[in-house]
Amino acid sequence: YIAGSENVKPFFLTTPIFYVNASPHVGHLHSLVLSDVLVRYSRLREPSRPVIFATGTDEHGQKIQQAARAQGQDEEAFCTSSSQKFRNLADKANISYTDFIRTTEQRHLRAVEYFWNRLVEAGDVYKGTHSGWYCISDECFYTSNQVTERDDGPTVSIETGNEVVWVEEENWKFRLSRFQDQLREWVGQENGGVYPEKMKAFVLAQVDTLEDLSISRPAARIKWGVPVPGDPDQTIYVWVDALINYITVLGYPTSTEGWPADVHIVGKDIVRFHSIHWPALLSSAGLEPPSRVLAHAHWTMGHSKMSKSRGNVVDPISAMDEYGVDTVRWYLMRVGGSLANDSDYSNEQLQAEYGILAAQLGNLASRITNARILSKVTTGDWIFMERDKPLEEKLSRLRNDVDVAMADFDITKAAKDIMGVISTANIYFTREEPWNSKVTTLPVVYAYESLRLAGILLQPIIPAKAAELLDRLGVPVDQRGWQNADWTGEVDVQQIVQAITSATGEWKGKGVLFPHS
Ligand code: ME8
Repeated sequence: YIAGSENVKPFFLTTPIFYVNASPHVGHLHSLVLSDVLVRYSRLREPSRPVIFATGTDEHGQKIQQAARAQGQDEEAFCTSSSQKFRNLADKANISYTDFIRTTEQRHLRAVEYFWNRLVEAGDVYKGTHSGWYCISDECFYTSNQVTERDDGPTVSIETGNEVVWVEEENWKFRLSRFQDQLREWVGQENGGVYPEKMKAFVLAQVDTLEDLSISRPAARIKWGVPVPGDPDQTIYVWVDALINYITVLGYPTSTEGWPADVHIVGKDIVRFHSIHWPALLSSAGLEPPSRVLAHAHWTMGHSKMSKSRGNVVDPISAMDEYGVDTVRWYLMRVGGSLANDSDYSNEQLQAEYGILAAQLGNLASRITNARILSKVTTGDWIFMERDKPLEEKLSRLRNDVDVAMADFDITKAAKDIMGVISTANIYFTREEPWNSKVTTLPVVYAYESLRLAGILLQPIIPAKAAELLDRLGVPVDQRGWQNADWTGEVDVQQIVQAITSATGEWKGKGVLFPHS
């Protein structure tokens, strides 16, 4: 790619592809929303840069084979209906993906076969026997010191608590250990590799104890997958198959345009696969590693891990039906958008966050559309008035504050900065009492400008509500870009009043921005 030309490297971001063995829960929605906010932010920040935003479903492997059989369905039909649930989730949540991949598609089978042959050609694949504890639920092997025997019987993974079984079999192995130095360097990079920081140490410790990776299973045991080229008695390991989805979407092997990925979004439980196995496999196949693997923490419920058996899984579709799409998006990002720590999901907190949106954004928007107040605004005043320094300061630095937070992938901080301005503007408005004082212009201008900037900068997080807010403010669609969020302190008061007045007319009778449920 040549900098400054039309031929600019697309911003390429991926979500994990979701296992279709179970229905989507709120954790899956979290991965999707976090990804969508970053993509929408890139579009806002650099509108001319093309975006590739891939999501999809992970449909092979033993876990899915078992789930299909348990429901008495054939694998294909089971995957098709389950994959559709994830696509519906993404659509309902307003996720602006550009590709939805299923690993059972032809284009993917072709990519996996081709990729496998590159590993063989590189001399990194050999036949060996492998023994270890296999966990179907996590779809990976554990070593003896990674498992423990529970009092009531089964042996389980220490990390995930899921049951493992002892397996001794012949399969194809990948020379993962050959990539140790390369991985150490990639993981530890200053501005890239694994993020957030505390994940780096976790991954580096695992790089220190690398063993070669078993990359196929006997077909006699697991048939639901991609057969090893030239050895149909073996099926390619589902994680190798799954990771390749990230280049299938680019048109691999014909094209890899868009590679390397700028960001792979992953949950903390699957960092290892993305930051150890994937860069090594890519290197063997002659491709660059991804620029960055971004790991997010998990949502718990009642402070314990969400799980079907505990019955504490939140259904994201009914949450959005009940509280609204943007309320749920806002809640996930406002509370869980800073990656590092787990958050506990509660409907009370979700409602409280909605209450804040209503009391801050909704309230300020209603306040300035009050006709009696508007009629008192005098256009000439603005230039000569004694302005409020703290509010001015906040407004003029908002865009940059948000940019700094987003460069650090801290969506929670960005959301806080935006709401901070709105809250300051509300306080100022209340203090000046424009409804019964002579000072009217200043609070109205500040309120309008705070809402306009907030509306523009909130577009990535709550796209529908932000658009509605900007409509109510009469901000034209072509004035909602990054450059319009740069506050210079120069305003056209007459234009503001006109915009509010005409937009208010249109909105009459449509109720408030955040109605009370
Ligand atoms: O791991 N809170 O798929 P998956 C937040 N197919 N995020 C959560 C969560 C929670 N409680 N529970 C799960 C897979 N997630 C593989 C990925 S990628 C080539 C293959 C996140 O359906 C989890 O961390 O089990 C992961 O990022 C995503 O949901 C998909 O999980």
